[in-house]
Amino acid sequence: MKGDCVNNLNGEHPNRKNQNAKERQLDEYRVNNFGTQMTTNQSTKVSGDENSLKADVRGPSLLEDFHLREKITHFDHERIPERVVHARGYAAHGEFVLHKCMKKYTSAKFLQDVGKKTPLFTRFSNVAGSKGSFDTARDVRGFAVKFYTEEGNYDLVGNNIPIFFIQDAIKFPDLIHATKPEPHNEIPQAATAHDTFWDFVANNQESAHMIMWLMSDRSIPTNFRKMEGFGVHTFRLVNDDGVAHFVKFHWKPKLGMHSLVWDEAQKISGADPDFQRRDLWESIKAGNFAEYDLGVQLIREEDEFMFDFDILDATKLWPEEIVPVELIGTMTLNRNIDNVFAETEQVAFHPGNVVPGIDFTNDPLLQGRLFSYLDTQLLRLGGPNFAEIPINRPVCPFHNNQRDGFSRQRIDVGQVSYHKNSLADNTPSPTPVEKGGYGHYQEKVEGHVIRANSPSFEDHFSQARLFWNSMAPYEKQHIIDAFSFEVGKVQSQSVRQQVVDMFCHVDSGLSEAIATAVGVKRAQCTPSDVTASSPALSMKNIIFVPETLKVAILLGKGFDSAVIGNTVRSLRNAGVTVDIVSTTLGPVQSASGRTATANQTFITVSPVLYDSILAGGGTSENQAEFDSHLQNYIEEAWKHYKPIAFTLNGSRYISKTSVQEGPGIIVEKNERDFNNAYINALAKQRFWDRNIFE
Ligand code: HDE
Repeated sequence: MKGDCVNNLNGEHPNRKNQNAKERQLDEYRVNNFGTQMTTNQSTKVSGDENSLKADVRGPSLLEDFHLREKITHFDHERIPERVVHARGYAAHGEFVLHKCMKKYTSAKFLQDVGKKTPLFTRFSNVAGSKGSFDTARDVRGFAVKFYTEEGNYDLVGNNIPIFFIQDAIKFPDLIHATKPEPHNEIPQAATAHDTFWDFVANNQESAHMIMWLMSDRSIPTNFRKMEGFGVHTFRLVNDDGVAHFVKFHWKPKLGMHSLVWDEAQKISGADPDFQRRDLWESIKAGNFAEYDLGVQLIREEDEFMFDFDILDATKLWPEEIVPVELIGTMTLNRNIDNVFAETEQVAFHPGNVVPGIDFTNDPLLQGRLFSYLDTQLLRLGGPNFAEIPINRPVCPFHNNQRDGFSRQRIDVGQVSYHKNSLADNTPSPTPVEKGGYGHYQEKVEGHVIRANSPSFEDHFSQARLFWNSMAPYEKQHIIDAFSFEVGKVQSQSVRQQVVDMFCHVDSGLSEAIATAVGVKRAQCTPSDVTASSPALSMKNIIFVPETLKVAILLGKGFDSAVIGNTVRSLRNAGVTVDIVSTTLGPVQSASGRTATANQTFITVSPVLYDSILAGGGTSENQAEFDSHLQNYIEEAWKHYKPIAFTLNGSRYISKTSVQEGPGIIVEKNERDFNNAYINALAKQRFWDRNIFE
């Protein structure tokens, strides 16, 4: 019957191996202009594209030049409004494979059969900055996944932080107005370090928990591949019998979760503003696909009130030690986009895009989002037909009586565009819930109409303190440093004082440290008495592996080719990417006469773009400049707690830099197995005990 998804979702395209249903669909729209003849949009062949039509070579241009007019007009209209939030984003295609049958909890078809593959499209984003801002800002990252399921599109539109700033959607415009560059001078770009943001925080104290996360290393992720994702809200899974469970969704990256150091993040924004999108693009291109496990936390309906937080409050998480995360499948991002505008820019996510078996709750933040996303696309994508844009099309056909509007593409044939009817046999017809129609969960609701919040939403500090308690000492220090930077940029002393007073409720030591840094009085308050901690919240306790890390090997003339050759092989075997960096591009000659090829120079890249530096040594025609570059690369890696390796030849730089031998400093002469020692150090990624100020 029409309306059922008849595509073979797992089947292969006859001409392209491994193409899933979405790729096959997108293929219909892909156009390759290579080798073609230029035409107008009406397909008239164009005879010249460099000169406009004129009355004589020095005369005025003619209005009848349809090619000029069409070309310029199209150009004039090439821009659409950027997203009001999450404007800067990057995306990739992939698939989800189910590992655990979820039939007990949900009727969603893509969650039934182990091994089932569902095509998807994922867009990562920064919330605050505009489209042209930079990647490594301290910010929340969006983590939006569109599953093209056999029952229609399911969008899991989440973030990389499991909670949110506010509890009720009605405050969202205020939050964003306060966060974005200030309206009178449009400063600062992609940053929360300014008065209006912190004024909002201090006067909307439900933000306390989220601010703790924002000031932590979580808000400067190394890249999208090493970032967790969360659905944030409490949703419902509903099974075939109508039984519901509350659910929170988690994405857990296979490479673990890792972050930049703030000083490094700031420098990367200059050295490579596209650092995170480049990482995703290049990793996928190199076959280092980004992988994440999908996890669920489940709470039975009857247990809704068992916790000391309200599960409808989006400023609260469910500690994993209390409600464990069950991993149910894996998402692999394995194909880069073909066109940023057509795909990444035009994709339209909406938390209201659900499939049978997944439902909402009364979380007032979620309820507001269910309105906002459809509404925003009408402006951004220019009308109600955006579901027809290829990237947004479900892989199953859709049929209803919606018609017309700007840029309608489908041609609905026939006389009937209304329901109920007799002329078309009363079709398109609704599908009963038992047969796959979407049935809303029949929650019993009663109460008075009221513009108020539940008293159970009033505790703003317990989980903020839980988060603080769970941090390793170095993570606590980073939080203090972040507050000192951000609040230190606030001009208003009154706002700085209000922030210090507010965070005293989380921890008096934290509040005192901020007060000292930003020159205001210590706060007097009784901090939250929570003593519990949640080890799952500390990034210290997450996966550490060397795969896909990036090492810069610094080489000059006369380096030891046997050692370097060996090390490069070992690093590559361990999945590490290696760049050879030297004074110029091209061959660098070793002592034995063999050559290595430099693919970067000291000035085309920067130490902050690498996870580690290997000083291979050697010489150069301008030795002073060469030494200065090596010292700079080593100093920066040292300052950012990164592993640094020295071959015998390169070890002369140890005494010329701040480096002190110890953990994370691998020197060829000290190591029986230099390569293994280096790979082990790489896996640890940072050596926080290093005293970089000595
Ligand atoms: Fe969004 N959000 N949001 N948001 N959001 C948008 O939709 C909104 C919230 C999130 O890659 C907008 O298409 C409201 C929480 C992501 O295209 C807009 C509220 C979470 C993305 C919008 C929230 C998110 C958006 C702007 C408070 C994590 C980017 C452009 C009630 C669970 C999706 C657009 C992409 C984008 C509204 C809060 C995630 C205006 C009203 C909480 C990942 O509709």
